[in-house]
Amino acid sequence: MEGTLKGIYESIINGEQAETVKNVQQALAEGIDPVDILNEGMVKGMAEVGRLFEEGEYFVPEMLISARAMQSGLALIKPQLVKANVQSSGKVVVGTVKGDLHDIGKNLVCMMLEGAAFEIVDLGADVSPEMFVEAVKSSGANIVAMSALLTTTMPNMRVTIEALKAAGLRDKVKVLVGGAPLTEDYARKIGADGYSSDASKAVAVAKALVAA
Ligand code: B1M
Repeated sequence: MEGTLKGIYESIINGEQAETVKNVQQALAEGIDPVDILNEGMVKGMAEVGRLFEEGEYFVPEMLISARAMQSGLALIKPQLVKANVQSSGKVVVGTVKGDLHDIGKNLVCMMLEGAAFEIVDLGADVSPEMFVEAVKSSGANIVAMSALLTTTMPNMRVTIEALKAAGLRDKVKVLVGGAPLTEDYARKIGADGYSSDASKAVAVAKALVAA
């Protein structure tokens, strides 16, 4: 990796918000594809932050400031990732499950779905099963999309699916799940309808679920 993308990667690792903004603006001015800015610069930078945390070199505050830098960079490329589209592809209630505060991947999923003309009801992070149920009732969404980044919070996806069943909503919505610790097999076991390993694939899966 070299040039401006390397600058983005490094400023994310160092948690330098202003530098990240400057580098992303420069990359856009250089005509670098926003998808490369995202995947080659920002996502790779966050992966390195995770590695440093695992090795005990970084602690929660470092992860937080890197996350803040990434959110600022994402805000700049959002207009390019989300293109206006007239006809709605469907309505999606999105959230990170209860107990889990990681919202960057979930925000990316929102952006990609929005870019594919889905209407988004973003419930944020730490979303309880009851909140998902209420949002499906009040919005009439046809998809529930859940994200989890912790092995300890993944089981809350199953709890949410059970809550949808108990509320008599399970046959009205398709359930899409994703997040770093998940697998296709796990998604099937908890009774989800779809799984995606990344935010772009989530769009294809959501479209297939609506069409089914
Ligand atoms: Co935390 N954290 N964190 N963290 N954090 C991880 C996840 C961890 C893997 C780090 C590590 O040990 N290497 C580890 C989890 C271990 C595990 O459970 N197996 C961990 C831990 C342990 C913790 C705490 C417990 C630390 C502590 O307090 N001791 C704590 C928990 C807090 C809580 O949630 N209750 C914690 C806290 C935090 C911060 C708050 C400081 C911060 C989050 C800030 C924020 O999100 N606003 C944070 C961060 C930044 C990370 C890492 C470094 C980066 C996560 C990220 O944003 N990645 C992460 C390490 C890593 O991932 N390598 C780590 C970039 C993002 C684009 O990727 O979210 O994976 P990701 O999304 C991907 C895919 O997963 C997928 O699409 C995206 C790519 O296109 N995807 C979906 C995600 N959701 C999807 C939904 C879909 C489809 C695809 O459909 C619905």
